[in-house]
Amino acid sequence: TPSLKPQVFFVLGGPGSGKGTQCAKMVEKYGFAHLSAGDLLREERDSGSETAALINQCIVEGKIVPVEITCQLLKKGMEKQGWAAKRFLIDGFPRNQDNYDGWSKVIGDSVDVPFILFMDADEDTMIARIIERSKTSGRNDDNIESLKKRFATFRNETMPIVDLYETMGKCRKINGLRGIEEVFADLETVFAGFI
Ligand code: UP5
Ligand code: MG
Repeated sequence: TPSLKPQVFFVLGGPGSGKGTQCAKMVEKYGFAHLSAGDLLREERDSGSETAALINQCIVEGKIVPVEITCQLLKKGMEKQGWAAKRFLIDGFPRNQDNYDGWSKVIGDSVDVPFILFMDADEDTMIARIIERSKTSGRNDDNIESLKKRFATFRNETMPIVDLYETMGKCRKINGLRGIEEVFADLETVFAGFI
């Protein structure tokens, strides 16, 4: 019998690599569900819940929020969208080993992860994009001090997770340096069996 598990595609890449931009296009054209871990955390922080201060501190310092918090938000988000037989893009997660282990424990085999996307771009390009975005984003981590910390965390903690999926043969690397439409055409190729 065919698997009725939801399919989850994690989307990883440095700050400004285009994760959110490309996910939005997949939603619009192919009806994927999109959960941005960063957006969910910012929403939770703004709600003023008991975890708000901790989340905000992590965001400003470019550190990774404890997985119990993030995983619960993702799970709730998936349930809200309707759990079964869906294609989910989960953007900006898992960012470190703690995230990976926590997800495996809580969600694990109840979903299929056919592959992950790695949006590849160089830091100069990503810095230029974020500095431009900072004029309108209102994000309190879109400044050069926080950005440097976000890059360091990405290199030290998130790249090992990308490498882990690579060794499993489950990483699809996308050149994120080109125009938005060119990048999207590559996603369409990579997702060919799923759209
Ligand atoms: N842009 C996009 N693509 C372009 C292209 N091809 N050509 C030219 N311009 C392009 O894009 C950024 C900007 O670049 C936009 O202005 C866009 O128009 C332009 P975007 O698609 O927003 O990039 P994205 O990769 O989504 O960048 P983002 O800043 O969201 O990435 P981060 O990974 O830094 O942010 P996120 O929201 O995922 O996380 C923020 C913080 O939350 C983390 O630092 C961490 O503290 C915390 N967090 C956790 O602790 N745990 C989690 O699981 C997730 C987040
Ligand atoms: Mg984003």
